[in-house]
Amino acid sequence: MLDYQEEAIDLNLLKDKARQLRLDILEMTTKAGSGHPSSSFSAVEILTALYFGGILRYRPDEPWWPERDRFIMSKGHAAPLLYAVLANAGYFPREELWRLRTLGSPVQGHPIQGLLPGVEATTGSLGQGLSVGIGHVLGSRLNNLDYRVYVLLGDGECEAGQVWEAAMAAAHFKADQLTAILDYNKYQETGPISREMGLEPLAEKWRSFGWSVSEVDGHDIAAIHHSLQAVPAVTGKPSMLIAHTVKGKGVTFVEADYTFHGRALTPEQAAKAREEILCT
Ligand SMILES: Cc1ncc(C[n+]2csc(CCOP(=O)(O)OP(=O)(O)O)c2C)c(N)n1
Ligand SMILES: [Mg+2]
Repeated sequence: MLDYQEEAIDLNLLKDKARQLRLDILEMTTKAGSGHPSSSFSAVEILTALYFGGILRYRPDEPWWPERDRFIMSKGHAAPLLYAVLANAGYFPREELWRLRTLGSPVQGHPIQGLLPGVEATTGSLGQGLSVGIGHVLGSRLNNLDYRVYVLLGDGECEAGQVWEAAMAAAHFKADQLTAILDYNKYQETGPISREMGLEPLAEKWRSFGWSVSEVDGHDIAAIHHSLQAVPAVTGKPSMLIAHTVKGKGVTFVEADYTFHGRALTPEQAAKAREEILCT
């Protein structure tokens, strides 16, 4: 039984958006010959629900609107996804996307605040985004503003100590305007999380740090939307949504090969991937 009124969403429209985002990520990274396609594919549905499902309040024509909700892409290497979302939301022309990782372009390999409208924070050095999010929460209190703050974390990123300092701080400050979403794809750069540095029991860890925790299938747009509408689940507690995802989601041979982490698909591979994305 829901204790809130769920906003109606057009699931087909959102699935179309997700498909478009994957195609854009593919084209951007293959054109650039570098970047992080699999990390970007992993969180496509999460950002689709946030930006195009009516969760995040934003104004592309007024990017610094003081009351906008903040989204911090803490796993900054998934910049192609962030750029594709912002372009498709109308923050800047789509043509900018094809300048990924070129000299002098604002569309750099990791997001830089101030170069592109809609980029809230400079990220890429993993571990910092949750702290930035807490800063925005505290800022809202000083400025009497009513906005929510969303931070996307990677699971490998959670191996960084600063994440846990921020986890403690958010609970201490009773930051219930803060929602962290964890892209739990079970892989980091060099291999499986369980081999490199295991995180389990992950939900219990966040709970023990004072967070309200829920879990969701990170590729089920309706379920993600539902979960995001339900936060804050507990007054006075920050919310953690653990999204179970597949790294490289949407392209079978990328899903099967974690070495696509920092490697673009060749034009031949991209043509094959494009076919698969268009069929889903
Ligand atoms: C502080 C820091 N250490 C190391 C790196 C190099 N690095 C880039 S991405 C990555 C793995 C991140 O894995 P995860 O957070 O699981 O993201 P995914 O790509 O799986 O979504 C690493 C170690 C970095 N960017 N920052
Ligand atoms: Mg990961």
